[in-house]
Amino acid sequence: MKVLVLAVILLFNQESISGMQYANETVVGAYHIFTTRVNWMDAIKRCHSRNMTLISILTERQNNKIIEAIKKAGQGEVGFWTSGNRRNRNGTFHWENGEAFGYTNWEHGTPDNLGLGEECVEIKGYNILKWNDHYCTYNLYYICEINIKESSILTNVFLYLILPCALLAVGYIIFKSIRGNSNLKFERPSFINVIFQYKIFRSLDIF
Ligand SMILES: [Ca+2]
Repeated sequence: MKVLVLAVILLFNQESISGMQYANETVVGAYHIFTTRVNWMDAIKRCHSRNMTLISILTERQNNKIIEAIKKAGQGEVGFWTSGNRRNRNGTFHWENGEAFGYTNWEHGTPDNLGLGEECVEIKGYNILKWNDHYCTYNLYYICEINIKESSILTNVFLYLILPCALLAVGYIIFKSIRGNSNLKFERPSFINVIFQYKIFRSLDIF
């Protein structure tokens, strides 16, 4: 049971796994930080090719976790692409799933749409780590995130936690009821029964 509980904790506490480093890729919990410079569209495609999505930042808590992950990966002068953009939405910023910006962490004075072409959102480098609108064609680092759907979480909770506990409880109740019932006794196999069963097995050519 302890092993089961530990497995469930590890399954749902992926953010406790920190700092796994590969070539140009640092994994911190659900975030994969890539220090290969690509433009925004390529960042989107590369995350998809790894069954992930370019990060969306919906809350301050999420933003803090991403900043923490960036610091673990090592900070430099290059910024990090997020999925935030205002392409094809009449200038309204939104995330990859189409959700409009709610929480924001813009650098002071931004978004400034410098040169009237900054449609994609980066987390700035130089240890600023605030948001900035930038040219989508610019090559930056990028961060992909693992998407754990709520339905799959509920399925996992059922399969790995609720179902085993329910089976254990049912087994325990049956065991207690059998032990508590004095009329139910397991008979020792008699000598005649053993001979009889042996003959059956012989006739079935098992021995
Ligand atoms: Ca800007």
